[in-house]
Amino acid sequence: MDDLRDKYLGLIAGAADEAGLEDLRVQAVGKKGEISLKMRELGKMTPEERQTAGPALNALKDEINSALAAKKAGLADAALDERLRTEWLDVTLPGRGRGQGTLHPIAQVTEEVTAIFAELGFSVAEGPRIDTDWYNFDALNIPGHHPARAEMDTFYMHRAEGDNRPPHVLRTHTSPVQIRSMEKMGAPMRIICPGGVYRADYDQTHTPMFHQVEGLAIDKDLSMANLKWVLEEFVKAFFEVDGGVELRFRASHFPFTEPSAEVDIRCSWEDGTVKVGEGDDWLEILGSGMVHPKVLQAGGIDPTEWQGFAFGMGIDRIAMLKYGIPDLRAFFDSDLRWLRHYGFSALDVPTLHGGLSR
Ligand code: 2NL
Repeated sequence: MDDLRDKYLGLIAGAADEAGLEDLRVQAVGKKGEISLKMRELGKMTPEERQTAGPALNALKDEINSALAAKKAGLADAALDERLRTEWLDVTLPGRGRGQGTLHPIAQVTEEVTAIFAELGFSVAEGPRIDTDWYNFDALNIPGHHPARAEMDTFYMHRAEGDNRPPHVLRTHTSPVQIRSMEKMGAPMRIICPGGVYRADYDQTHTPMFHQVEGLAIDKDLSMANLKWVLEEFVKAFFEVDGGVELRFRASHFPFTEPSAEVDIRCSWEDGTVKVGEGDDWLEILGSGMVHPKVLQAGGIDPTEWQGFAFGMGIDRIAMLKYGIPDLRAFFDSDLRWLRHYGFSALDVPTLHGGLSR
């Protein structure tokens, strides 16, 4: 028994790590360990022999278990000491700086427009950027042979080989969202639809993706007079001209409105910057009109009972005008220096409930 004690206490003292210690535990006091096997031999002894051997074996087992536990604690302490010696942290170092982001002017202007129309009772509707040609064209009174389809430089989605259904399109305006909203909400309704739209066009003043906001109001006894008042309120608030801004309606043509008008605002040009609300120049900012009866019908609304007015304008364009941004294409370059210069602080963004002026 003394041999066993010397053997295991020596091995335990020399164990290099916890895994080696566990091997020793199994070898000595595990189910089939050396001490356990000796205990099984007690049965073959005479009662006298058993009386001394039994307690001695138990004491040895206890002694080995204590040695294992003590060594295990010692190894853990040594491991911790080693970590504390090698790993350290200078809590007096300054924190890492994090760059402050800005809001893109398109995001800012979208929020501004949304806040203004919210005060006029318009809610925001959104829809898919990929839509059927029915929602993008047919429902808007633009049939297959209509020149507007060709003029719009539409991006078409490819169908699988042998699939002869008409292709989906990247929406060329946000009007399909308004058709979908008519179907969902029914009359009366007042919505604006801001969002990205796509046309295959790229030069100084056109990008293949740009942003538009369209508005639609449907009610009984709506007329161009209501349209004019809403647009006047919008322009006054958006360009922050207290005295108001004079609007000029020019007769125009869109397939989805009848009558149709393009709207100019009074402005002046000085040193290449525009001032809205004064001067002798006119600046075209939007298209509008009374919703064509066929378009109301396509949206499931009875044109003998309801009228609607609608308008559309380019968000990128009014952002350039309001914030003096000279180059449209820079909007989509993701140039950090440009974004820092023209971007907005998150705290300056108007909210639906806060309104424009805070
Ligand atoms: C423009 C012209 C316009 C509309 C958009 C519209 C939508 C529906 C029904 C009728 Cl669902 N009209 N939208 C109407 C007139 C003009 O946009 O020059 N946009 C930049």
